[in-house]
Amino acid sequence: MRSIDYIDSHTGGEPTRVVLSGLPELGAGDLAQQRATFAAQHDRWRSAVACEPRGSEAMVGALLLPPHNAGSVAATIFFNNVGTLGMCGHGTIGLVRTLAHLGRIQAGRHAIDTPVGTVIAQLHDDGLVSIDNVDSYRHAAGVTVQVPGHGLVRGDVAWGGNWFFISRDCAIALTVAHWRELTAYTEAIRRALQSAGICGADGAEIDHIELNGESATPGVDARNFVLCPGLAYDRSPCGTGFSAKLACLAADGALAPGAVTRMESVLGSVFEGSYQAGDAGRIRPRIAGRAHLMAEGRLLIEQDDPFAWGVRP
Ligand code: PYC
Repeated sequence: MRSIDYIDSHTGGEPTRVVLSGLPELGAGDLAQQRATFAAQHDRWRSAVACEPRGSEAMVGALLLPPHNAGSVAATIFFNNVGTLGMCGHGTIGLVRTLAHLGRIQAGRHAIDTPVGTVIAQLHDDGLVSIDNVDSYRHAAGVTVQVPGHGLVRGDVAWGGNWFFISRDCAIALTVAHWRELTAYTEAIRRALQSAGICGADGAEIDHIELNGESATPGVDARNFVLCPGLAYDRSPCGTGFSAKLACLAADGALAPGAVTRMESVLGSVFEGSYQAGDAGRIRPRIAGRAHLMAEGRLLIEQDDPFAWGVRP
């Protein structure tokens, strides 16, 4: 019998499972190398934690590791139902809430190492968590792609810790009642981008698709629907997706540095965002939201369980 200790939280409806212990050592090397080792050699541990029957398609795991950089409080590798992630905004908010619950941090600023860079989280006295995310930027503006059954779709390709195609072209209402149609539409966009060879920098796969639209909620500026790599939609407003969107707003001159904008998810959960301008068109986004604790426990893996390592899609 193997066991894995964890704490579950959710951030705006999107779950985060922080793995405290029980997973294999990832060897020496930086976090990007450890992420590659986790993916290449220990993938069954990812699916055991994130996939059904213990997890779900929306589950994001955060493997808690000792800090890599002097001055950081922790390091983490995020993963989901199909693989690992570069960064995860809602997941970092959940991780910070979890570290506070464990008594490992107090209110204040804390550096957390991820495979794509170190982020600075601030735990506020009232439980709000803001994240100064990795530098984000728009890679390509006004890209068009022919999507079978939907015609020409226009959008921007942007980095916010993961790769996003961000579009406002959507005839479907951005509400959770339409999640099936929105999933089918965004999946079709993702396939079309792949067929057309449209990528992020250095040929990186665009594995997140974000639709943006108006919000009817007072005080909220926009609403999004984000398709994640494993074809689940983000229940939260997606921290890395919001960061990528902030980079596009900055590049368009549509949002001034330091100005605050609010994004809601299809569930109506809200993140606040702003940015500081950086070099060469890059920005340092700040996103803020709240996480709530849900469970702490121990996953058990029995040797004779036919689904011991999860139901792999
Ligand atoms: O909040 O960045 C995020 C995120 C990525 C995938 C799911 N949530």
